[in-house]
This record gives sequence, C-alpha cells and structure tokens, in this order.
Amino acid sequence: MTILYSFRRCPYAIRARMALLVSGVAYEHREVRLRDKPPEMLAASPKGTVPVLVLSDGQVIDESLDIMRWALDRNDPEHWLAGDDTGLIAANDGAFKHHLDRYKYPDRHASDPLEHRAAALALLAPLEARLAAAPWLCGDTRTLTDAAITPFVRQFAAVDREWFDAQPLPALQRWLALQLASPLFAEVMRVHEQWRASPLPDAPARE
Ligand SMILES: N[C@@H](CCC(=O)N[C@@H](CS)C(=O)NCC(=O)O)C(=O)O
Repeated sequence: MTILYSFRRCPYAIRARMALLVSGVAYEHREVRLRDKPPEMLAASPKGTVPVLVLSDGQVIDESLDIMRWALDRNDPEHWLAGDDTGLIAANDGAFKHHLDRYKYPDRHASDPLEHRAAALALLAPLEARLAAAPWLCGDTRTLTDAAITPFVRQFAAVDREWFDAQPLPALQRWLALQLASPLFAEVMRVHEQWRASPLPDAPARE
C-alpha cells in the first residue's frame, strides 16, 4: 500500500493531498505532528519534511510537487497536468513563500511583517491579472498550478482576513473562495488523528 506522511495545515502537504485525491490513487494517510515525527517517516526520508510518499515497492517521493506529478501521471481525470506552469509555481514557492513566512511569523524571522505583506501582495498582481482574464490560472479549468498555489494564498489571506478582503484583488478573492468551498478542499482538510505504529504484541507471559 502507498503511504502518505502528512500534516493537515502544511501547504505542501495540502497540495500533495489535492493531487492524490483527484488522481484517485489509493493510499494510507498517516497524520504526523511536526514536533513528534514518527521514526518510520524519518527512516524513509531523513530530511524530515512533509509530505512524504512511500510507494509499495519502497520508493520514496519527498517533494510535494513530485508527489503531485507522480499521482497525476498515474491518473489525471481532470487533466491537471495540462496546466503545470513551472514558472508561476516557482515564484510562489520562492519569493512569495519567503515573504509569506516573514509576514506570518515576524517573531521567528525578526522581520517587519508589513514590509513583507506588501512584497507578497505585489507578487499576487500577476495572479490577479490572469484570473481576471480566465477563471483559473491556466485557463478554463482547474489544474495543477491552481492546486499548487492555493494553499499558500490561503495562508496569506488568513493572517488578516479583513485586510485581505479589502484589497483590490476581486478575481483572486473569487478564485480562492471557490476553491476553499470546494468538496475537494473539504476532503483534503478532514481532520485525522495522529498516526502511531501499532504497538508490538505483548510478550508472552513468563512462567
Ligand atoms: N520542498 C518541500 C517543503 C516541505 C516543507 O517544508 N514542509 C514543512 C511543513 S509545511 C516541514 O515539514 N517542515 C519541517 C518541520 O517543520 O519540522 C516540499 O515541497 O515538499
């Protein structure tokens, strides 16, 4: 059985789960706590980030975009791979994520949150322009690019919802709201209990 080590709120894990779910590939979900990672996950991927996918033959995929592409290569009923915009995704994972972290966690980064909020906001302008021209980032249908970027924009919006809703980003706001209200998103955000390996069976009682 394919196994996914995942953490509910991690944007990388969210996008991996979105692609896995759309592909219909069966897998066992193992919910981890980042402060208490299971040794089974670290044995498979010592770098210690989620998501980690362990295939039935033991092969390990421990980058979220690779998990998405692996799943969709198996089965892609919504043609998500037709919208794999590597440039847009790289800008999200690079500069946007950089500013998002420094806006969301100023204490951790000793950063000025408003400076980084402004920088991240500027990076949303190209997304707004695309979404003003078409309902999804790569055209008329939802694709891998939408799924890859949505969890990060969701985090950005949630830091100060009132401020985000007041920004002149009507197309992006509609796009985000549509996805957060989708059955796909509801399913990937379902709460799972922390996974733990089954305890070893009790040792036989000694006479
Ligand atoms: N490039 C990786 C990044 C994954 C990542 O950084 N995940 C975070 C959680 S959102 C993590 O596991 N961090 C390790 C930790 O906090 O201990 C991917 O795309 O899968």
